[in-house]
Amino acid sequence: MADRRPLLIKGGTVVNSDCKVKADVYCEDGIIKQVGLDLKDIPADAKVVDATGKLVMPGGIDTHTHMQLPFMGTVAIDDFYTGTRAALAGGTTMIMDFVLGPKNESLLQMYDRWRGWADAKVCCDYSLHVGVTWWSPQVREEMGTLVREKGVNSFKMFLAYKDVFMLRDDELLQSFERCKEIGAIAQVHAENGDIIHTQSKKMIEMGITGPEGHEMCRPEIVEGEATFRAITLASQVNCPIYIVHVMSKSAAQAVMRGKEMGCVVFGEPIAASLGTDGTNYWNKCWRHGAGHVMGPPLRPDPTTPSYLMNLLAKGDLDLTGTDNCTFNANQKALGKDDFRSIPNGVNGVEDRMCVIWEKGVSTGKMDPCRFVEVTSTMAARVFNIYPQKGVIRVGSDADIVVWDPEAVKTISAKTHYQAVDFNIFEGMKCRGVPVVVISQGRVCVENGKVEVVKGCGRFIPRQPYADVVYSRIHQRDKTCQPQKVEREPYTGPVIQIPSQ
Ligand code: URQ
Ligand code: ZN
Ligand code: ZN
Repeated sequence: MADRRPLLIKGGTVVNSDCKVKADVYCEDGIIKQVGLDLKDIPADAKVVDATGKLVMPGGIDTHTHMQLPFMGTVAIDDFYTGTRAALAGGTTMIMDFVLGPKNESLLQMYDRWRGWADAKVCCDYSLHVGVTWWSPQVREEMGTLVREKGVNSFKMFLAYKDVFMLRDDELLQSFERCKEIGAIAQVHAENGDIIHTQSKKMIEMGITGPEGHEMCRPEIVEGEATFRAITLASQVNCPIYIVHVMSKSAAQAVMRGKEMGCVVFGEPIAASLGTDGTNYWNKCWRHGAGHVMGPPLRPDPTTPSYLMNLLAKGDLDLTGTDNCTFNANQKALGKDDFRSIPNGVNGVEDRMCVIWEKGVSTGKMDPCRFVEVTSTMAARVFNIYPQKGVIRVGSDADIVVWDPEAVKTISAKTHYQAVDFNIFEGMKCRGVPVVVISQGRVCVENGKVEVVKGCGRFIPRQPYADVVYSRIHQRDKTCQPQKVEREPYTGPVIQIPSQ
């Protein structure tokens, strides 16, 4: 049983998004009780973690996972147990997964199904976004119920996956209006599904059936167009929008353009787009190429990861997830003769923190405070669970990672905790690793060992109207409404249109 005695983390440097300070941290009953030096009244039987020379940070929050997702004829191989155990192993102490039901299914029933799967298995706290994969008065109504009664404040709409999840522009507008009405944030999968449908068919007709066809049928302009279209639609109904899995320069530039025009938009690059690229689709090994197939695809421009990391470091992109949705070789092989049947999805939940530290902090692009912001704090703020999560502060949950900036590890499917038999970061050497991970005050990772309690994670409800999301929206509602011009009526001549 993972140790849950009172816990004293001694000798470390606490790193929050806004400051770093040498301080000890005392936790009891899953809550942070004291932060500082010379702490008082520490019980004799408290477990002591020596954090000398280490950084003490808020546990990572992965904003985007799909554990055991039924998808493209199979089910993602990492489930809520293996996926959250792997998350903890990598320093992530909360995941945000997606309820993703087929068209014409009740969102409420799908939510209950996902709760049933997750509650029994999660080893760390979790929350759920809900996919809006079809539109009707019932969907509209159920979105309200999910916000009022089920702790949901985020909905994902798709501009891709034609005939499966995709919504038309008029449906997107209505779903965005509904999100605005109920104080939710609208998330979008931004790719033009009609172009993908047409162009992928052409690829197959040309005999291009391999993973390279998956990228060539939907180049980054197809992601960029849909990204700016979604931002435009949302802005016209004064709805805050969140672009999930930003995979390309084109999508990132659309996010920046939207921000420059004053839109309330958040961009989420993921471990994959920050840590690797689409040249892998041209690898001679089919399994290797297929192992990188996801939507939107990784991009063959090898400068993309560094470009996205620069934007993340400077705040043009906002926070990170992984879109973890894993499939073994024998599942990916469903598409061995036609890339359109390769189940889309890659790993990331275990390696996100190390990849972003390696590519972001070790390279000098961002400092540890910004690292905390993009891996934990901003997620807590955008999804309205701050300061319960996302900060080392008295009263916050004891979700903590003790980080050794000097330790090194090499990422490999041979040693990772995930269930999947492939790792898109295979062989990546990382300096900077989580050495102790604490979830709800329980030490789950220590001395290279992972000890978790299946099912002990909690569903974390989220209230609507997150301040960082809605403060500008509310202000615009008050002061930016269209106003009519009072004028004398026109009394001059009017032509007569001859009747047909
Ligand atoms: O589109 C998503 O986010 C889900 C279906 C996971 N798969 C993927 O390739 N991104
Ligand atoms: Zn998506
Ligand atoms: Zn996803």
